[in-house]
Amino acid sequence: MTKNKKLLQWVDEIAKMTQPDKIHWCDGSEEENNMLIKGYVDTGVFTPILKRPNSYWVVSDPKDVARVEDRTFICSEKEIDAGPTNHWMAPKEMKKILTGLYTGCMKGRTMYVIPFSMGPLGSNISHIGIEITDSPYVVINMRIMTRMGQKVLDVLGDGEFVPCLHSVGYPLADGKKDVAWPCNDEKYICHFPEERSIWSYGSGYGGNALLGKKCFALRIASVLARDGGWLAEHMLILGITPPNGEKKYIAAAFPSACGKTNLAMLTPSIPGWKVETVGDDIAWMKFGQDGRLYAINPEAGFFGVAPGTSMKTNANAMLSCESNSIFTNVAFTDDGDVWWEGMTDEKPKHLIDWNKKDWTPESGRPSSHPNSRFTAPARQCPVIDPKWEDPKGVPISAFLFGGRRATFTPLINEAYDWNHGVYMGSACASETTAAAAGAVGTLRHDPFAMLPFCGYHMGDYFGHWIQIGKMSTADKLPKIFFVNWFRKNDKGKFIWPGYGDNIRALKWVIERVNGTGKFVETPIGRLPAEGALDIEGLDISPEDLKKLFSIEKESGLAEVAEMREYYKKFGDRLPKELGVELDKIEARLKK
Ligand code: TSX
Ligand code: MN
Repeated sequence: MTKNKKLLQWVDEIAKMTQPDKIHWCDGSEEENNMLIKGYVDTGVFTPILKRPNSYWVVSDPKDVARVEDRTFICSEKEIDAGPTNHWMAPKEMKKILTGLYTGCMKGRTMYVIPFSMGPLGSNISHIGIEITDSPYVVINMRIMTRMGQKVLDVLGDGEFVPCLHSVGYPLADGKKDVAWPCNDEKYICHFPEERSIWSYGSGYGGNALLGKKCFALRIASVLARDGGWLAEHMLILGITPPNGEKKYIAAAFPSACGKTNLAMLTPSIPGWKVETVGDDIAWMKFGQDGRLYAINPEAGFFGVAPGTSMKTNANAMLSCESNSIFTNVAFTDDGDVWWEGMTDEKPKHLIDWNKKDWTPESGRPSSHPNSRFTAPARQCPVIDPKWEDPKGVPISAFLFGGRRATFTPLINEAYDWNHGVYMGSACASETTAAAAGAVGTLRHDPFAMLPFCGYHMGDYFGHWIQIGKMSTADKLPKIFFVNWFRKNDKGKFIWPGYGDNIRALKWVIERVNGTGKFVETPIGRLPAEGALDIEGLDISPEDLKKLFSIEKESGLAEVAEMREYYKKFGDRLPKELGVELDKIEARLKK
């Protein structure tokens, strides 16, 4: 229990508004978890997975399957502070709407109070949140994704916490019967950056409902980081140990569908090299006494996209979810396991799909939702880094930014200096694949992979990155790189084999960090010199290899023009340093 006055008062206030039947303070115990799971198994909402101990299959309402970006709001006092890339509403106005929706919204339900820590308990980089929710599914998932329960209240004492309010928006008043996945057509995911609180209504899925992740660890934390001189980033963290044993840590940001979780858990193809995982999604970084940036993974689990994950593409993710895991919106096999598209080369002959309908390979539709997920404890990852829970964090030697680009952007490119690297982060973009709204091949900007996750004006965010570069010296700051695993040749085939062979690019990164890697200077940055990239044993033709690193002047100038146009969006909040970087690239291209 707790004596924290602010917390007791807040819980009281929310209970008066939402009117639950019961209040349950989560202690995080196994007994508590078993009780919640039993409730779902008894009502048929969870199906035990025979092949995976203590693991369960669940499907959502078909209308509640992903984050709802068009219903996500940054409610700062001034509209300009939310910036051109966020939805905004005045805090007073939003609170009025939400108070209307929340009044009585937990009738007939239990209100759970979840104390959680983002980051190892007691680390000076960590922060505590309290989520109030009416969803046992949220409690069960938060227990995997965060450090949760009484131990957090013990550390909290009388201290500060981020209040995170969540309801599925499905009250059970007047004997109304519950459904398997309660939710509401009206959804609001709201952030109040000045009072540092979160109100989420109407969805039970992922980032809409597990408020420690995107809402707290990115949107609210990005504001805390701006004000506190640190970084809250949408980045994986991994450790690389070369054959000489000199381990280095790097952090990397990619837009979606670039395989971030696969990179975080990479199985290297070069003998003698080892990759270990600190985190696959979010990094919080603060300067140490020595002027270097130290990173923690604020999460304790993986909430990974299932389709495409296999023993070939990511064995360590597969092994992480062999037990104690939750599977949402995947398919169920006849022998009591889960399955998703891409898990095995051969499709099962029959499945129960994510809509609980019979499925066969002839059905002509996917068996799993494309955004179906596994929730797995990070400690179960076979290559989890020994320091993944070190309260000091791990020192970062390099940042990688990336995107999915079929043309122009080379495999790997090192920034000349910090501000050039900030330019690279701002230039993260992917060409659209498949039928995701808009034509195939058009460029979607996702600066720093933070577009949906920055809790304030993105122009100010770029400025914060420029400022971070002034807080230390070049020898202490991470070196910055841009990578692109997705360049295609004239025949439309991927040139780079990707996956485990990405260690070859990481090897050059380590050599550059050590100052030994050979490079050539180009208009857009430093590229590996001929022979500097280890391609031993790879089957790439000389023409393809040339293409992988070629920089055509005309494409370069078109890219500069495109970025200049994109930057207009940020008006006078764009730091002048980024305009300068564009001018420099343009001048080098024209030389
Ligand atoms: O995750 C990927 N990575 C990073 C791995 C550490 N993917 C999957 C992206 C969707 C999530 C990749 N896809 C990568 C990659 O490096 N590269 C590619 C493109 C590619 C796909 C297939 C082949 C080669 C490249 N080759 C064959 O299929 C044989
Ligand atoms: Mn993410």
